[in-house]
Amino acid sequence: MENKILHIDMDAFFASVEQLDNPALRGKPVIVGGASERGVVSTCSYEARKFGVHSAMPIFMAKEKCPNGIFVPGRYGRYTKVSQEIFKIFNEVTPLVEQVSIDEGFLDISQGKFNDGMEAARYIKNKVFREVGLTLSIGISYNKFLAKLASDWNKPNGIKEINKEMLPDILFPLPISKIHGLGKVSVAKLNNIGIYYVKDLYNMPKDFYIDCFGKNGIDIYNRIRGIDNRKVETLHERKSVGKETTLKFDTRNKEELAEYLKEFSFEIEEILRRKNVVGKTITLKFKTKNFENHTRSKTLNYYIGNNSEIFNVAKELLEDEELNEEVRLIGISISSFKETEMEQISLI
Ligand code: TTP
Ligand code: MG
Repeated sequence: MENKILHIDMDAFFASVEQLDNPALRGKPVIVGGASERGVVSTCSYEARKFGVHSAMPIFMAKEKCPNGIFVPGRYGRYTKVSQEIFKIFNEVTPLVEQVSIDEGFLDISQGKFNDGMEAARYIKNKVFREVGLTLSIGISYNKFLAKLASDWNKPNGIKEINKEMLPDILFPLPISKIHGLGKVSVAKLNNIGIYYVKDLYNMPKDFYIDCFGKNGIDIYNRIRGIDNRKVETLHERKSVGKETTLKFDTRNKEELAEYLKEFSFEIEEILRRKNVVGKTITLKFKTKNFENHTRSKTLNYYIGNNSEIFNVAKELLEDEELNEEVRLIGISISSFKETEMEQISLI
């Protein structure tokens, strides 16, 4: 099987952009975070990670861990622009680009100008560094699951290729938390019964996976055997655009949750622009600590695409919620699309 799937993830993305724009910050522990003391860390440079600082950590805690850290507020507009430059380079390599987030995407190079995954990866790394000035990590394999696993292998500034022949041995020593699709609760549950590494899980019968993870069980069973049939989906094919995250710390604080919504709105605006669409249904999704899923939607009688409009609707949906339980996952999506070009034509 040929390795035609690349997973690319920028290194310490927001912090690296700050260091790029301000040379005085290079080589220093830079922490990008919410404007207030009550906010959380968006990300931090690898220099700051040495002190134990990480994404989603409350700012006050980051200050305790890294008193000499340089704290800067986020500039989402700027990060979006840099992201556009990077994705432009990806799109020169292949038309099959799936943007997963502001700094992360999958490429299927089977329709592109390179035949070899490693060659494509080296080209992208060099070009992004030369033209944008940032480093990234790339995983190369024959499916999405393995490519994503590989991009995380030698972070930062890494390249890693996983071939069919390496399986299943390469996966056996990994802690099960590395398996995409296994959240922290599943991991804890498995650890409790003595399953820590992929090897331990691999030996369990198929029914065990279904009992443990429900309908996702077969996916997990397949993934650790190197099987993942998900296609790289270009923006054009997506019927909704969304962004969600599992929180590092569960919370009922709506201000904190709104910070996530704000950031997601910027990312969603950017994706809509690339897709040339606007949408009118906004969906707020959250999962509570006891794993109840909630979705709340609002369909407007007009189309929107701009981050502040998306944020306002999502925030309104959040305000209307009575949060009796702490929230562990939050997200927004937008759907019911209309192409933006059509609107321009109809205005003439
Ligand atoms: P990540 O790719 O998860 O992190 P990163 O690029 O900063 O670092 P790494 O080298 O480990 O990939 O996320 C991309 C950007 O998204 C990150 O720079 C800031 C933002 N982000 C948040 O604002 N909050 C979060 O909790 C996370 C995980 C990311
Ligand atoms: Mg990243």
